[in-house]
Order: sequence, then C-alpha cells, then structure tokens
Amino acid sequence: MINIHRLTSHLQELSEIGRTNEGGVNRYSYTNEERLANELVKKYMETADLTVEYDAVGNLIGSLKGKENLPIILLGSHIDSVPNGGKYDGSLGILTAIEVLHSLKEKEIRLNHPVKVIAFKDEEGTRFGFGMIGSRAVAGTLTDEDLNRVDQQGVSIEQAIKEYGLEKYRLQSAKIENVKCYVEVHIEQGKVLENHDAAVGCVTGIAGPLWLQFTLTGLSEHAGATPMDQRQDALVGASLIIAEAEKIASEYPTAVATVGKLSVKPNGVNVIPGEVIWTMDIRDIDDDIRDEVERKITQFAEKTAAARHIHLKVNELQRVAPVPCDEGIQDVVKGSIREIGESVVSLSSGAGHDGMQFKDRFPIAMIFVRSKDGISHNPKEFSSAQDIEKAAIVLFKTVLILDAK
Ligand code: HGY
Ligand code: MN
Ligand code: MN
Repeated sequence: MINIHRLTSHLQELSEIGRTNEGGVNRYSYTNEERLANELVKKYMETADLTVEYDAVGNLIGSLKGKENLPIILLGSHIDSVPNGGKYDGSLGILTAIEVLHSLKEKEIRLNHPVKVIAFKDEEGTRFGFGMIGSRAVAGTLTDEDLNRVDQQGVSIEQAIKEYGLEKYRLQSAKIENVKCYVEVHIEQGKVLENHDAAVGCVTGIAGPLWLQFTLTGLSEHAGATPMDQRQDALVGASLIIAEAEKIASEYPTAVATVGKLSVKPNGVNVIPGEVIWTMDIRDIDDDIRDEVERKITQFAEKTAAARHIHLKVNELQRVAPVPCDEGIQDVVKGSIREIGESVVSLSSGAGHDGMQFKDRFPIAMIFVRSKDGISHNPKEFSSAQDIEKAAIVLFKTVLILDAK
C-alpha cells in the first residue's frame, strides 16, 4: 500500500541535515539547516506531484487538487527540532503524509477533497521559547506582538522571518480557510504503546503545555567572605522552588513539571549567584489541574523569595490549551488500525503538537507510532520500519475514508 523503503530512506536523508555528532538533530527555525531540510522535503513533495509553496511565515505547503471543490484535508507535522533531538520527532509525520499522497498518485487514486501537507514552522519553540509559530499562522492566531519574541542573540521572530527572505506583513495570508480536518502521524514519545505491545495508537487528546520563565534576583557577593546567614543566594532559592515544583506535580497522576533551561549569573566558582533564570514547562490533559499546579508552584516561589529577600519575576512564555481529538475521526483511525490486524490502543498525548492550534476551528486527530523505550527528544529516539509502515497504512486508509465522507 505504501513504499516503506522510500519513506525510511527519506527519513534517513532528512536526518543528515543538522545532524549532531551524537547522531541527534539540531534544526532550529529560520536557520540554514532548517532551510536545507525544507528544500529536501520540498523535493519529496514535488516528486509526489504536489504543488509546493512557502507561506508568509515559512510554512512549507504541498497542495493536491481534489476532484471537487470540497473542504481541505490537512496533513502535516514539523521538521524543526529540540537541541540534539531525535530524527523521528516531526519528520516522520511529514514524510509519512507525503508518502501516502505519493502512493495514491502511483495507484492513480484521485481524491474528492483537496489535500495540503504542511511542514509547520517552529513547532518546538527551541529558538524563541515560543512554539507552534507555523500552525498559529495557519490558524490565523499569530499576532504581530508574538513576532516580537527574541532568541538568545536578541533576534526577533519578525527579523528572522525577514532575514529568511519572507514578508512578515502578509501574516494574515497564512491563514487557511475551509478546512475539513487535520490528521497527523507522530511518534508517541512515551511508553504506553510499548507497554501494550502495540505498533500504533489512536490519540484521544493532547495535554496543554504552559511555559513560564522564572527570574530570581538576589545579590552577587564573595563566596568566602559572606556568612551563611547574610546571603541573598538566588541559586539556593531557585533550587528550593524547583525541588518543590517536582513534589507538587507528583501529587497529580497526569501532571508534569519540568525545568529544561537554567542560567546562573555571574556564574563564578567563588561568587554567590546574584541572578538565576529558568524555564518551567507545566502540563496536564486537564487545564484546571494544570492551573492548580501552576498556582501552587508560583505561591511557593513567592513565599521562598520573600523569606530570602530575593526578587521574583514570573513571565508567561506560552499557554496552550489542552485539546481533545475528534471522536468521529478517532473511530475512523481505530477502524483502520483494526483493518490491518492490530490491536487498538487509545492514549492521550503528553507531548504538544501543532494540531492544538486548530482547537475550535476544525476537528483534529493523531496517529501515534510506538517509540522504543519511550525515548524522545534524544538521539536514541527510534521507531521501527515495521511500525512506521503500519502507521502509514493507517493514515492511507484514514485519508481514503475521510475523503469518502
Ligand atoms: O514540547 C512538546 O511537547 C513538543 O515536543 N513540541
Ligand atoms: Mn518534540
Ligand atoms: Mn513533535
């Protein structure tokens, strides 16, 4: 039904762009690596007879006309990465969608609905601390203010778009109207499918990531000459807050809280840290619980800062609502999984995905592929060709069924 050799060789070829010496991938938005990756994926799209273009924020879009002028079936994922990420995260979804359309073309199956495959810009948020730029633009929710976010070199998203050779002022032109649904294939990035010995899974909903930035400002002083009871040590304060955050999140079965980035100033062996900045990624499939975890952590942070005469500032980097997957399309996915003789495992996604940006605009669904040992955001990320082939066939069947509706 699909050409798994073509799909896996494309995956391998794409993984060489931005490859790290640990075998991971560094591909950040609006960089040269990401441009090369887009150009390679553009070639795959053209070989599949898709009409290819870049939109105002640099989403790479492959379009296929339908027999009739019906609402669009959207497929896609992302090709940007986290630092030293894995080669399947995002890339697998894009290449699988292209492979399905390529196979339909080879079988001379013409769909009724038009289809668009989109490589969304900056799903991860690695460079600007603000993710899903491309899918926000397609949803029509990306604002000029969002484009003021800056990377660690102080380059704003707007500047990066300009330097990339795109015109930011056509922002609204990126919005895609008249969409029937969005379906994405993605690696699970967790252990549920593996624990159920299942190759593929049907996603029920996507947990919402809340990203906060904490800044604690104390006083840099001499490490040797300052008595322990007269310090305003920002790093000790941060350590207490971070340890408490882990305890708070652990009180809830599906909540998670992660500190992924932390910087210390002035960062000298013999200097009491005067300033510590860190990010906190808080998630839950239920946003009331996520908000409760956020409240408890920030209240503890305020108490700790006050007790140590340290100044606390908390900035919100992004707050994405959890999103349910469409029940009807889930049924189509589950039926397709059964048709290939696989057991149906339904699961929620702890990881965020572009489809969240389409909440309340059009229905979304996701098909998960088993991740070996549940590892992701790591060069060890792996999904087998057999499992990938099954997911691609499930997508192939799902597209045909949705197209017939
Ligand atoms: O952060 C996430 O959940 C996704 O990998 N962007
Ligand atoms: Mn990711
Ligand atoms: Mn991803």
